[in-house]
Amino acid sequence: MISKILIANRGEIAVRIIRAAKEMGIKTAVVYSKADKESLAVKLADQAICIGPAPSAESYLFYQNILSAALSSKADAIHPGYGFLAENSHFSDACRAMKIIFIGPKSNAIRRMGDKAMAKELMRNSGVPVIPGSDGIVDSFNSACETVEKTGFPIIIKASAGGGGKGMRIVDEKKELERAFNYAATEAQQAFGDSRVYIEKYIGSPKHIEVQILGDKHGNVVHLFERDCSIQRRHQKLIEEAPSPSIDKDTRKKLGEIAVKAAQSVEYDSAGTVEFLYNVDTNEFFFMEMNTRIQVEHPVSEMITGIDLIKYQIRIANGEELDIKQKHIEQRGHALECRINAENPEKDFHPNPGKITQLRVPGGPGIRIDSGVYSGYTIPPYYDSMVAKLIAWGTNRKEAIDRMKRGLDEFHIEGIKTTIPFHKEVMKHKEFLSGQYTTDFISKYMS
Ligand code: MV4
Repeated sequence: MISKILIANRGEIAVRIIRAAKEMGIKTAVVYSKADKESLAVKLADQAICIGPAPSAESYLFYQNILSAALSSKADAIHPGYGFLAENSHFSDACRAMKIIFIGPKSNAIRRMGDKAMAKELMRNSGVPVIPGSDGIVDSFNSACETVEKTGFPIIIKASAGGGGKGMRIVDEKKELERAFNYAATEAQQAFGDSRVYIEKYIGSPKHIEVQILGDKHGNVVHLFERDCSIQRRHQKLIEEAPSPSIDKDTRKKLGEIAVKAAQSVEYDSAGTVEFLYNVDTNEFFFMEMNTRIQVEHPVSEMITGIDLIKYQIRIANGEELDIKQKHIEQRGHALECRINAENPEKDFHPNPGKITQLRVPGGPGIRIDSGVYSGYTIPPYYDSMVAKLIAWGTNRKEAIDRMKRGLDEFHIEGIKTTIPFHKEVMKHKEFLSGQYTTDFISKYMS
């Protein structure tokens, strides 16, 4: 059994992993940069090891130091959290080479899903619906022209090494195609050191629906239903909910089965997420990407299923067989998550780090807070701006929203500007209340 976990992350996810480990009787060591000396994770872990200066490249991304910390702390496993090294197959290979358990899927799954064009081809061959477009990489303007003959306009050009919205370009007409193709390839080269792009038919006003899955090392895969993550701003999710208010029972069942099939096609053996684009007009859904990590928004799936995803990641990494079957996983009630960021919504969501001079957090029925901050804590400017996740559960969507509203009202943070006022606006917005909102919501109503 794993007896000590090194946490190669910071903030709320480091705290979340410490909590799961503690409940399982597993010791924890957390790494930290010089800027994170006073973090909550450092205070809560059994041991804390400084791995370098504030910039991520010299600390949370510098995996030689992280591996040294694992050796010196005698940890037998590393949890990467999300971001940083979580989807770096070289890092997971390096862990394995040092006989340290990487708490995540096998390197091959990370590698294959990290190449978005390859992932798409693999899914298509496994019978997972994918967005019509090029057969893999488009390597010339000529081949781009051949693709658009089939698809028509509008189309979207995506970087194969991209994902999460980086390096995309929408093209409305033929005369823009050559310029856009060259632009996209150049951008991809600059951003990822990989100029390969692929083309898809562009789907306007979709929903972003993703399915949480769990696979073990014995070939078992289950899903924990879907999350609706359509409230985004510049590809940053702001609010997530489970289940999606737009999906009916039959579609939900089909979506879950397809996500399980997608995970099985890469012999997936950890917690993961299969992302879909959902066309609300035609009721069609298409595979978009697979994320081979635990995600920020995992709590909403935990709240509606009662399953602790971090504990399962640890058990699976330890080689244990899943002790839950699909038929035992039930959906109960509704959950929402609001990401509370240290940003000023009135100044175009500009990051707003600084000292939290006063903090009063909400509580009571159906409220959960995952956070890495406390009263008197100074948020360092080097990392992302998320300071807390407010999660509300209710027996139905209405009750979850009412609890979220109450939670947002009770939440009192002084010293920094946060996205709380923004969330209050969304919680009373007609379009949000209808549940029929799409990825256009923010640009359409909130800017
Ligand atoms: C698309 C699309 C429309 N059609 N692909 C954005 C993130 C990346 N994973 C893929 N994205 C999109 N791909 C086709 N063929 C629209 C988006 C998109 C989007 C997707 C999910 C959530 C928010 C979004 C915001 C703008 C564009």
